[in-house]
Amino acid sequence: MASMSGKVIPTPPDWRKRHPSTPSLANILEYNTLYEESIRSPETFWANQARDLLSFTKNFHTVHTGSLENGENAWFLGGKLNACFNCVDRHAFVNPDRVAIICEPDDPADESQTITYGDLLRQVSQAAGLLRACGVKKGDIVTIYMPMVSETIVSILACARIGAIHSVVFAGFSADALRDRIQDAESKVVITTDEGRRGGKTIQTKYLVDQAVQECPTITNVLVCKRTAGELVLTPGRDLLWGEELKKYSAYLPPVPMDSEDFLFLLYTSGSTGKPKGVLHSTAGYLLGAAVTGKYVFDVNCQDRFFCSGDIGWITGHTYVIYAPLLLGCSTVVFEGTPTYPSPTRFWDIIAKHGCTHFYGAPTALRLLKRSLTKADISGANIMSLRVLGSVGEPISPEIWRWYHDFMGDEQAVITDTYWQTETGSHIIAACAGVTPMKPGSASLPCFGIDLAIIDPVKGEELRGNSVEGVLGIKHPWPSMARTIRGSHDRYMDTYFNVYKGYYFTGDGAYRDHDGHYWIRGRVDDVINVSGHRLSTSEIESVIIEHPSIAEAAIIGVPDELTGQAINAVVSLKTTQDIESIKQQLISKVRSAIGPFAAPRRILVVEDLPKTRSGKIVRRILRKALSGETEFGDISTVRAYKQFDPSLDLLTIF
Ligand code: 6R9
Repeated sequence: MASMSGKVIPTPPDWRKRHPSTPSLANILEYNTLYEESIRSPETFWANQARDLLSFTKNFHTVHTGSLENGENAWFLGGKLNACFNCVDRHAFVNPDRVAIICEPDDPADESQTITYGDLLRQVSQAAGLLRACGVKKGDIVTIYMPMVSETIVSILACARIGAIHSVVFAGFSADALRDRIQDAESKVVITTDEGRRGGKTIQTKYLVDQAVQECPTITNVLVCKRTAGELVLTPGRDLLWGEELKKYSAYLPPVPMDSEDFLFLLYTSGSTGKPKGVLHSTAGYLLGAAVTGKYVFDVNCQDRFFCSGDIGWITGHTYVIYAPLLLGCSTVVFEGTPTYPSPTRFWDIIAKHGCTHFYGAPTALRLLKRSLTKADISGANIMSLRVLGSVGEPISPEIWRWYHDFMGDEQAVITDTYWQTETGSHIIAACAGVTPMKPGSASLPCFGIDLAIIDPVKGEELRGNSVEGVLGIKHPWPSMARTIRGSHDRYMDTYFNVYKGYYFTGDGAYRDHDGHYWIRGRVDDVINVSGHRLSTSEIESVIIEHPSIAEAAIIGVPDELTGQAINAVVSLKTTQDIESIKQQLISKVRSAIGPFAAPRRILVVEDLPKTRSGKIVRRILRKALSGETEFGDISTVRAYKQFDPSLDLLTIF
C-alpha cells in the first residue's frame, strides 16, 4: 500500500484570489459542519438546498419518504417543477445574453459556435413544439442518438420541457444495440444527425438509425439534424429535417410543470447480468444532486466556463456537460472531437481559446496525453483560467494525478477525483474544490448527504472506524439515486438493495484510510471498465456464445496501462478448424451487437475452461493468469486447472 501513504497536497496559495467571486465553501471546517448536518438532519439539509438551488412552481410538502430496505424512495413530494425551466428560462429571463453553450467542432479550423441563454430558450421552445407536433406526450420516451453537438442538448431539454423522458444512446453503440434500446423504451420518435464528426472521421448516425428502426414498429418519426454536407436519404412521411421543421414553431412554449418524482430520463448502463439496465432518474432529486455537487465539488460560479470532455451518451455528460453547469447558470463547453485530434494539445487549445475555468475528464485520456506530450508542446498555451480539474470514471493513479496537477494544472488548479455511478446520479465521493485536502489517488471524502459504509463482503457487517477495507455501501437514501430499472423493479432491488440489507450496494471495493479518506479499488462484480466505459462481461459473453463454433466463453478484464482494463475473451471451441477466422467473426459479432468499444482486444482459445465442481467458470484463475500471475490461490475445488502461457496465447491443461 506504498502508493496509498496519503501525502497531502495543499491548495495553491493564491487559488482563492483567482476566484471570480466567493468560493462556495470557506474552508474544511465549513465542509465538516455542513456534512455533519447533512447526515444528522438529512431532510432539513436537502430541503434547504432544494429551496436554494432549484425553482419549484409549487412547493413540496414532504421532503422524503421510503427507505433503502423497501427501495421506494421519493423526494420533495407535492412539489412541481420543470427541468428545462431550471436550466434555461430562469437564467434567460435575467441574463439573456450570457453564453449557455460553447460548441467546439471536431476540426479546429471550423468556427466554434456560442448559444446564449436567450437563444437556448428559443431553440428548446421550438424543438419542444416539434416534438409535440410529432405526437410526443408527457411520459413518452424519446430516443436521442447524437454526437456531441448543440442540438443534442437542445433535444434533451426540449424533452424535459414537455415532460417527455429522454433516453440518450451513446453514438458509439451499434444499430442492434440502438434497436434494443428503442424497443425497450417503446419510443415513437428518435432524434439523430445525418452524420457525426469525430477525430477526423465520419460517424454514420443516420445510417445506423435507419438500420435500427427497421425492427422498431413504434417509431413514427426520425428527426434529423444536419451536421455535415453528406448525402442524406430521407424516408418520406417518417423523416423530418430538424432545422427546417424548427422554424415552424413558436419561439416560446411554456414548460410543463412536473411532479418532483416524474421521471426525467432513462439511461442504459451495464450490469452484472447480460441485459443492459435502463436506469430511471427522477426530476427534482436528480437535478438537486447535479446542482449541489456542481456548487460544492466543482465550486461552479455563474461566470465560469465549464469543460467536461465526457460524452453526453454517458451519465457524466448528462450531469456535468448539461444539467449541473446549466442549473448553475454558467457556460458549458461541448466538444465534438477527441483528445488527440488534430494533435494531443487539443484540450489545451480549447481551454485557452474559451478561457475554461474547469476541465473534467477520464484518467484514460490523461494517460494517453501523458505519453504523447512534453512541457515544450504546451508551453505556448495560456491556461491560467483553469481553477479546477476533475477526474472521473475509474481510479486515477497517484502518478497520473501528479501529472494532472503539475503538468495540466500547472500547479495552479486544484484536483477533485469524483467517484460516482449512473445509478447515483451525481458525485458521492469527491474533494470539494479548494477545500478538501488533496491526496493523489484518493477520491477523498463523501459528498453532502452521503452516509458511506465499508462492509465486510463475507459477513455483510459494516466495518467501523478507519483503516478498513471492504465493499462500499451507502446507509441512507439521497435525492439523486436512481428510482428503478425500467421494466424490472425486482432487478433494481436485487442489484442494489437486497445484497446487503439496509444498504445501497455500489458494486465497488474501497479502503478507508487512517484519516477517513476513501480509495476506490474497482468493481467486485462482473462489470469491467475500459477507458472509462462500463461494460458487462456477461453481456459480451452472451454475444460470443451465440457463435455456432463456440462451446464456452469467459470475458475477463485484464489490467492495461492505457485503457485501465482491456477485454480478453477466453473461449473453448466445438471445432479445431479455422480458429483465426472464428476469432475475426467473434470480433465483428461483438462490434455489431454492442459497438466497436466492446470488441475483445485478444481472444484466447482453450481446450476447457477452469470450473468449480458445480460447473461455474472460475474467472479468478483466468483473471490472474491473463494478468501474468502464476500464484492462483486455493484451486483445490477447481475441476480443470489450466496453466497460461502468454507467449503462445494459449491456456493448456496442467
Ligand atoms: C460516473 C461513471 C460507474 C463505475 C463505478 C466505479 C467506476 C467511476 C470513479 C470510479 C474509481 C472514480 N468509477 N468514477 N472508480 N474512481 N473516481 O463513471 O458512471 O459509467 O456508471 O460507472 O465506474 O467502478 O462503479 P458509470
